[in-house]
Amino acid sequence: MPLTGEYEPSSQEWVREQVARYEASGGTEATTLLDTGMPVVIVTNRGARSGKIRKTPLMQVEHDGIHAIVASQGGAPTHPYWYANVVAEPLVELQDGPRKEDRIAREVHGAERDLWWERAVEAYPPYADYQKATERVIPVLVLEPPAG
Ligand code: F42
Repeated sequence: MPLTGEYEPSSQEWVREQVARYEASGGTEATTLLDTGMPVVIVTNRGARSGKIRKTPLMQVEHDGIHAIVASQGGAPTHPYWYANVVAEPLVELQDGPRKEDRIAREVHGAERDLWWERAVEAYPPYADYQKATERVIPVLVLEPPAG
């Protein structure tokens, strides 16, 4: 069952616009990071404080049909708000191109995180630079189909 509620667009214009074009085109436009050709997914999440619906473009990191999302925020010293949202409410909606599916986010640690981190850096090499740029360990969460 998808998240419902009042959508609050991102305060960042380029993010807001990418989400708008991605959704208006049914996931056929604005599906890459600018003109890099690197694929982007949209993760709909619930604001931990506001309860509002947030839509966050993130790099596509996928292996055998399972996606991971990386709270890099360009190597900023603090986690992005969407990370706190997804920890508070793990039910998210993943849009990868035209496909929209409910997913449960689970943060990974240790060897499992190492494996997904390797996959993430392969999909989007700048993640490695972002980790070098910050003391914080960049969180990695896998998105799994809801049970049942
Ligand atoms: N960010 C990543 O972290 N990883 C990626 O792989 C990634 C890829 C990517 C590709 C394309 C693109 O356009 C953007 C991409 N981004 C990526 C950037 C990402 O989409 C986010 O903009 C960024 O990670 C920052 O996330 P954020 O959740 O901090 O968003 C900010 C800009 C934002 O929207 N802030 C809102 C605001 O009003 O300023 C608040 C959002 C929010 O969730 N608020 C909470 C709530 O309850 O509603 C309360 C927060 C609080 O505690 O006050």
